Amino acid sequence: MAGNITLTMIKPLSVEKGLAGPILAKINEAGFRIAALKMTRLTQDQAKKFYEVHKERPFYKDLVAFMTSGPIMAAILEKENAVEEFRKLIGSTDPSKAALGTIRALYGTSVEKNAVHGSDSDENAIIESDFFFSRLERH
Ligand code: FUP
Repeated sequence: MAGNITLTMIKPLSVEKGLAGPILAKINEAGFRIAALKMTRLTQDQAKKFYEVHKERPFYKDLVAFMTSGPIMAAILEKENAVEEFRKLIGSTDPSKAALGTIRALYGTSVEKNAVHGSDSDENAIIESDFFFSRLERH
């Protein structure tokens, strides 16, 4: 059975450009409930850990540098079949290939600076939610 949560990060460039509001509005309009939300700045160690699966990839170092370059907003989003539904809302990893009207097509600037993160599986949604939020921070 599909899970009902996913984890998103509004990435540093989006926060810097003042796009957190418009992105949260899109998320709201698409019928997700925000179960947890925080603004924080990832440390090097946290960013390295979050993207550990990519540690052998050529883009890893730049990705960690970008993700620690300024504050992000992390949120747990609730909806039936949340992971798949949210990935539809954000579009492909590369904003230039993302479907029209998706968050990455609207607000992303490159593969690396692609506006938002979305979990890629129910298992990772749980791991990533636990990475950012304690029980007391979920509502
Ligand atoms: P996604 O699940 O769509 O976020 O995409 P991936 O898990 O493949 O990639 C995670 C992050 O790595 C992306 F958001 C940006 C970065 N990345 C690059 O910088 N270059 C690449 O070629 C692929 C991914």
